[in-house]
Amino acid sequence: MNKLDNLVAQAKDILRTNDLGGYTVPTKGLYPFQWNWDAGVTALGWLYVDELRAWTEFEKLFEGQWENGMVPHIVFHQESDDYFPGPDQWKVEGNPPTTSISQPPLLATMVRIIYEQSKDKELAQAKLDALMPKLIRYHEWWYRERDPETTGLVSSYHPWESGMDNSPAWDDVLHRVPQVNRPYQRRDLNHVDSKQRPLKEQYDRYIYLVDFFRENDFDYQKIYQNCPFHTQDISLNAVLQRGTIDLIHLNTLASVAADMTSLEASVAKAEEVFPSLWDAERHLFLNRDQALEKAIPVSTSGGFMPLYSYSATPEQAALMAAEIKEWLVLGPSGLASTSPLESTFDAKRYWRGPSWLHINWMIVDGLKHYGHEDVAEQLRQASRAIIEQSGYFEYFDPITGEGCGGKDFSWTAAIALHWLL
Ligand code: 9YW
Repeated sequence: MNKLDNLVAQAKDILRTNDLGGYTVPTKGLYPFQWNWDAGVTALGWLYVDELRAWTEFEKLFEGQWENGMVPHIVFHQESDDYFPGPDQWKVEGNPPTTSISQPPLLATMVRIIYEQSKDKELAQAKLDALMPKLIRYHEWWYRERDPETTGLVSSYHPWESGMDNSPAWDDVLHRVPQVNRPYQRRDLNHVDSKQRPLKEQYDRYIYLVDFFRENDFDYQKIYQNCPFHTQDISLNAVLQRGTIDLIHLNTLASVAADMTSLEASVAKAEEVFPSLWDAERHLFLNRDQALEKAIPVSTSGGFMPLYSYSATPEQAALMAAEIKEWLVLGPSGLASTSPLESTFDAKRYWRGPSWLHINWMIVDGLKHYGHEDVAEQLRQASRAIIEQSGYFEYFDPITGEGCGGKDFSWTAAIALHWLL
């Protein structure tokens, strides 16, 4: 088998191995359940293995959808002792049990890609028609409950909600969250070197927030008013913006069209406020701290995500493309998740430096949209080189390309099948 065939076969094997019957775990051991944005990316990989199975990934995730429309960040389809905090900690009643927060809503965009690229058009139409009402309820939930004052940007209440857990962008906000005052046992350190994982002090605050949501009855108004961790996450807002744009397009393809007036208004409102998050010196967009009502001055890869949501001006896009090129000089093995020039940069510690393939892919998609084919191709080649060098790890040291975190990771394999091979 040549090198390319071998990489393709390995990626497909990873999806099959991580398939627990209709849903795919991110990796066995470390993450034994179904995660929200992982499911979206992973469905894209299934398209190259089994189209029907790609659609099932979404259907299984929506089994965890709440009455109010929220799609949780984890759906606990079965029991496992490998992960903390499990359903006994979140204490959300429901079958299947879930967490009480969400994750960057990639799903509508992934459904659009799969619908457009699938071969079995009859199957795709039936699946799209069934998914549309659920997707619409999910997006309406974001705007209704996470932006109750219609500012144009939705709020986040937990670093896990960003999908970028220990990003230095959250350090100061998280520091204001009390540390939980009860014993608990982490399980992640049974699987991965502690040097590549968040610190205990951060976990103490993550768990405090889990308790806080439950103590506030998961009530969105109480949480909006009182949550000690309250941000407007630029990357999550960009993913939502792109997702809603794709959802509005999908509505034109569905057999029965729904009324999208309110979602259209949300897209227009977000478009108006994105420019307020631009940082003219750093040449990227910034997250916001909602307690202090100010931008968070930390340069992360999330700050380039408005490329993916078409929310930048052509001038801003050109400045971001040049900035990305500079980051790639310092960290050539994919886009660093935190600028290598930040004092908090840490090449191997999760979201404090490592490069992640699905983020690289979304940013490349945005760069191409704005016509920056050269930087887009450079980042694609860099992403391909790291899987050739290191295989399908969870994330990669952006300086050396060394694979870090969990092995045989579903979204890395899926993005490789879709984008790199
Ligand atoms: C957690 C599964 C998830 C990803 C997140 C990543 C990590 C840890 O793993 O979260 O305990 O939820 O930060 O982006 O979805 O791969």
